[in-house]
Amino acid sequence: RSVTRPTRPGQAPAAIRRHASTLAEARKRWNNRLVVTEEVEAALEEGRAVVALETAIVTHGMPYPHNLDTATKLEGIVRSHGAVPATIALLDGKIRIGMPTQELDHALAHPEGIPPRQQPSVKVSRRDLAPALAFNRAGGTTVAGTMVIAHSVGIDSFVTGGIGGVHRGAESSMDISADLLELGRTPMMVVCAGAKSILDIPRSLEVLETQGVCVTTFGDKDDFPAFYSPSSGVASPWRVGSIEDAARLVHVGLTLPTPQSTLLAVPIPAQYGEAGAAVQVLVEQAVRESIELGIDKKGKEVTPWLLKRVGELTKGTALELNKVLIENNVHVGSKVAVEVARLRL
Ligand code: PSU
Ligand code: MN
Repeated sequence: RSVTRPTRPGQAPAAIRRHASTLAEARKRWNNRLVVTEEVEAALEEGRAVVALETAIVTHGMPYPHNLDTATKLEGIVRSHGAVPATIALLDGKIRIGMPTQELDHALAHPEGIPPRQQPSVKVSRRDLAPALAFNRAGGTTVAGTMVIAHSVGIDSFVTGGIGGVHRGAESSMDISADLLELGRTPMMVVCAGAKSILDIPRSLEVLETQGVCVTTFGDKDDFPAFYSPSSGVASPWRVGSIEDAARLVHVGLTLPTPQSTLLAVPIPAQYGEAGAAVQVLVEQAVRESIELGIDKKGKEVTPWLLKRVGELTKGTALELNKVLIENNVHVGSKVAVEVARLRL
């Protein structure tokens, strides 16, 4: 492999050539359905830290204009740490890596989309990639969908708010998010604030163990966090106390003979603990309502329905906490990503 050859004068260092060829190969493997912004392409070629960001939170997770404001703000946070944001989405039959704000606004963030686009945007998990591309649908990628795309171009860091997991009652509904299986098959660092308590957190951690995913909490607490609240009451398998330790762990995971994912769980800052506990009570109510109304049997609609209902019940507090925690995740995740990029060169 060219990676091991010494550098000749005028030739880019091996690490840089490796990234450039990854992108060229990815274009072919996506059958030219890949559109990458210059900013992201340059960062990938130079082996600089690139942080993937999902867009299901834009299309299905937050109301307009909070979704657009948040997406734009997160990109700024990534840049403030010297990394490059790669907001990933589907548009007009193409995979988009990096989205100009105006397109994000017109095509994804705004509920009606730009005329003459009449169809609503779709939530794109792994299984939705082909149909969304085939039928030119605007798509917001979930954790699973974003991972597939990011990994294919050599991005190894990804920050989100909360991952999908095992739904409560999954022992009969079998509703287990594809996010958990994607973490098992696609090696990356995924940073989140844990999993929402709309999910069955102990069973979600069991599936992650089965899938070979290293789950580690960031900070000085041993608990796996529960999105709105810093603690789920369930012990996290591992804990890291610093950016350097997090990066070392992610790097070793990625350089094992069979590379493994690290799920880095960042608790919402402690000062939001009380507000989080109040939201938690209403999350329980939303879950009960979803069962009463039979929403829990509606597949991919379950998560967006619960997110929307929690939003209504908490009158905006859930949304505020959601913004706080995802921004916090992006601060931590970008710092780790910069360190991981250094270790990889
Ligand atoms: N959990 C949240 N907010 C979200 C999601 C999950 O607290 O926005 C989104 C993410 O994009 C995640 C997806 O990947 O929902 C999981 O959906 P499902 O359970 O249908 O796989
Ligand atoms: Mn599901």
